[in-house]
Amino acid sequence: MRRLLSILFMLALMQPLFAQDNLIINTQGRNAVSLNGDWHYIIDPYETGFYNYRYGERNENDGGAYWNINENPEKSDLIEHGYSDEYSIEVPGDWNSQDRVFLYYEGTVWYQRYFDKPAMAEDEVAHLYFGAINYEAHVYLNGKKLGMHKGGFTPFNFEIPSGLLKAKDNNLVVKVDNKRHPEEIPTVNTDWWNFGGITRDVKLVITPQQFVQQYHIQLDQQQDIKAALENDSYQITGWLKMNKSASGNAIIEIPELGLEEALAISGDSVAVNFEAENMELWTTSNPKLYEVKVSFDGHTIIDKIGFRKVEVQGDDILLNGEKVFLRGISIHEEIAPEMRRANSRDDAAQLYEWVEDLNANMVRLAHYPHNEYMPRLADSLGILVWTEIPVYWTIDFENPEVLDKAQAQLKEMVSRDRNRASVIIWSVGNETPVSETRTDFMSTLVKDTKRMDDTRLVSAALEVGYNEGKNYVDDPLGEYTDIVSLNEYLGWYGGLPDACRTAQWETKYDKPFFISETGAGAQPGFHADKLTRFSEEYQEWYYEEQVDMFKNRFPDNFTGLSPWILTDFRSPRRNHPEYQDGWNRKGLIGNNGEKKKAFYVLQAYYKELKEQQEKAR
Ligand code: GCB
Repeated sequence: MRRLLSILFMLALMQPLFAQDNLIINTQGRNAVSLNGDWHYIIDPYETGFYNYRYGERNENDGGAYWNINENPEKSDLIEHGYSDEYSIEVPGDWNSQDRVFLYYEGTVWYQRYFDKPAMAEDEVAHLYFGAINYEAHVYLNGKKLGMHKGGFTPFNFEIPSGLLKAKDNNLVVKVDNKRHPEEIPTVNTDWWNFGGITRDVKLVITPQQFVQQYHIQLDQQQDIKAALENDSYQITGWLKMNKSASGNAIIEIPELGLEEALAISGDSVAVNFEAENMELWTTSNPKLYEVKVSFDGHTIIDKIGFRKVEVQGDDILLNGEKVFLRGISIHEEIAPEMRRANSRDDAAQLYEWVEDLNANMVRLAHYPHNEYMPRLADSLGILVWTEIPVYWTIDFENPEVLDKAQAQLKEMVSRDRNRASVIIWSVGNETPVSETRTDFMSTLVKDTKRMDDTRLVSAALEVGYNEGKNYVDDPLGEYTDIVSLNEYLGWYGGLPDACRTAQWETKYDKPFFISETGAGAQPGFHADKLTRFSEEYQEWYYEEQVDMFKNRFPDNFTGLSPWILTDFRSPRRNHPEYQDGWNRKGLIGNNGEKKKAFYVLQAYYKELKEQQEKAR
């Protein structure tokens, strides 16, 4: 009865959050056709394709609109735009790295390609799915606008109305605009490159009229995991959500466990609740994933899901009831040696190869949701993940529309990744300046996150406070988060690294305490004495002092760290001509792909911690 009540309660809470959400999750496990490849482009800094000469928005049939193409022109026709193979760009990909003309470009670029209708049944529906477009996207098909989306790092999709799709040469046009604005998320000021473009996969997803749009299938977080392990009996709970009200039977299968559960649907969602036996839990050393099939009306979605429980108990983070120390590293979504955004499974594999080499067991995907290959591959490799929305520094906390935008990005992030066992921490932002309005804004996001998903921890990267000569962790947002995370740069932004020897630390919160950033810059290959800024020796010294502080003089509730950062990354804020040249140099690996000296300091610390953890088992 109690369980039933809690499910009903959960479903009631879910309703408003799903209000206008049409995101289709797990497109990898559905019937889909890739639209990646070469697209045409027009650079349009004046937005001539969107506005007429009076700066009025062009109407749908306007011949001057860049979504319209005059396919059979008369020689007397006046035509002032067009797409040509000479102007081609790769999708997915940021535009900045593809041609020098784009390096610093911020504005509108039109993308265009043709595609043929894929094989599909009469009564099936096609949806255009975009993994991410930075930042604002307007999508047009055969001259009709399908919709608009804002937010540079989360997926979205539009249903193609019946009758619009032709057998051949469908004209797909996307207006992409990466201009920064004060009322957007992130706002105008960040410490990363504003890579523009269709940066992630594009697909046509084919579904029946009624289909399972989203689902959450996980271990019931209420059960006592130790008892479950002992009895080898687990409760699996969650829900399925349909794209529209439907009636019929949905089936969940986990073939390896011999499970097949039928769920009667009448309405737009249904609760999941069943028992599993002889199951291996997902852990970092044994990242067991089960094939899970979700079917409705003969249509099947295939996923791979790991089952685990993550929780906070006192000062500790527990994974399946065992204390875990997070040996993390922060990552931007970039392949530094190629000066571009990462966007593929191979890119994710490259980044994780470095992570594993470091002896890390966790990554902080900063400062925005990374492409879906990152959490998916982390699931297979047993790497724990922190993922974050780009509520970064001083956004417009006063503005309710900005809160809406943050909530939309949060929802898209959680919806996409809630079935990934690797994801253990949702972060609602980074280094937001303390004020009452800020705390209201941020704590609303924390509560929203918990309401959407109670199977993980929620955090935010905070800044150091000071109290009577001590570094004091007291940001009021810490009241709301499950773990208290802090960015500190002692020895880089203040003093020299040996300041760590005398620094005193205190946290107000009796919760796990996590260092979400610490780091120093070094130009790869630049060697000098350790007092010389930007030398590898300075960075190495910084890490030595920090590690010593963590080991010997840090609060007892210290549960891990994700130093800043795996590789050098592009940033327009970093303009020292000799040492930086547009790169934030805090990478442990340089933009040349070479490990810097500090890499080995952290690698050795993590080896020690790893061995300790293994021994303690
Ligand atoms: C920070 C920010 C991060 C910056 C880093 C730095 O605290 O969270 O985005 O890149 O410092 O290098 O200054």
